[in-house]
Amino acid sequence: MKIKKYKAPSMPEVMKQVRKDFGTDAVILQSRQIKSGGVLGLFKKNYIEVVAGYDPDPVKPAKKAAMKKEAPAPKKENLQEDLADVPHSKEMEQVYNLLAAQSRQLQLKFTPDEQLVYDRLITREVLPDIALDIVKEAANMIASSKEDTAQTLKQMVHESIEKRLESLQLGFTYPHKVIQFVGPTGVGKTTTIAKIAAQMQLTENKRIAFITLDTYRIAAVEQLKTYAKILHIPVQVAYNKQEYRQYIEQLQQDYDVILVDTAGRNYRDEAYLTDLVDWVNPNEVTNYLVLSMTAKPKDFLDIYGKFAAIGIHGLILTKFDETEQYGNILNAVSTYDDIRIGFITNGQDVPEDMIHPTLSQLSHYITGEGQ
Ligand SMILES: Nc1nc2c(ncn2[C@@H]2O[C@H](COP(=O)(O)OP(=O)(O)O)[C@@H](O)[C@H]2O)c(=O)[nH]1
Ligand SMILES: [Mg+2]
Repeated sequence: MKIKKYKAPSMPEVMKQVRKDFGTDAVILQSRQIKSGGVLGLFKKNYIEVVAGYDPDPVKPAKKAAMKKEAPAPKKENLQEDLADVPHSKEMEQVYNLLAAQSRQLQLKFTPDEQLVYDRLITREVLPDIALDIVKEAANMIASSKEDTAQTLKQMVHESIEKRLESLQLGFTYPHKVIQFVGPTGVGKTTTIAKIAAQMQLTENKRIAFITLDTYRIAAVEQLKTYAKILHIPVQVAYNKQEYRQYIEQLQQDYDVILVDTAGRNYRDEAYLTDLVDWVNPNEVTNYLVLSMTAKPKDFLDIYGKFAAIGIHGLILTKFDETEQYGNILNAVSTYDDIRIGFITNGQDVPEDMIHPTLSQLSHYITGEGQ
């Protein structure tokens, strides 16, 4: 267990330092407000002092039995010091995490209103660190505005969220006329391609062609072919790299946009990602990653990170209608730079189930207040 003390004028600034050193796994063991600096006791400034701990080498399961015997029972006094020194078993770790969480809650000194807002963000699947940053930021804004009401706090939380969302880019742009839709299985890639094709045809009068690389299941090819037939769009099925490149070459001459449906495969399968790069240079195509809003927060970030590494131009978020927890968006913009949302889809109907919320509307969705 590594322990370190931090000092900064505000909680978000302290947390930034903690995360820089220890990542997101750090636990806050102690936090308090102190006054320091100034001359002859004058002009002292308020600071937040935080003691954070991090276990760089958690107990391996194989050693669990041996550890269990050795680890002494926690004493009531000096619990934090004891926990810091003693190698702990899984059970100890759980107790420790629980205590750390409780002490974090107590020492954060949330007002009841702040606690309500924080809990609400957590319910919306905003990751705890991010929710904490937002509530503290909002509380700081209030401290300077002097209007300390629940309503003002809510408004400040919106402002703080909107500020984060400002880095988000909205709109379906495509630097290359070949657009690949990639992502995990069943998220709605094929359905979304049909929606986008229909919209481009109707509103932009674009000449569109389809290529599908999803040849694992006959049904998948048929699904795209059905949409192609309804929309009068040609579709090519590419079974290998050579065919794919050849179709791209041919179709680029006659069509404005080529929408490419890719195989529904497990993103944890490394071959999927290497294939994507190997089949066509990511600098020559526009990649849109399709992710479902129903994905778990950690998975959502994990998948985004994996695909971002191969070059993603933007995100398509699907199944907005299947959840009310939109924390994934806030978690993503708080974790990664340069995120673009091309489209958001909210239902199975082609082509109408797509929405284009503004940043302010997204912020209200995230806090659960709709708009
Ligand atoms: N509720 C809901 N269902 C959707 C949405 N988009 C796609 N689906 C459904 O999700 C399922 C999988 O879609 P599909 O396009 O085949 O996914 P793919 O495997 O990624 O190509 C289908 O039943 C779609 O109708 C959406 O925005 N909302
Ligand atoms: Mg599909």
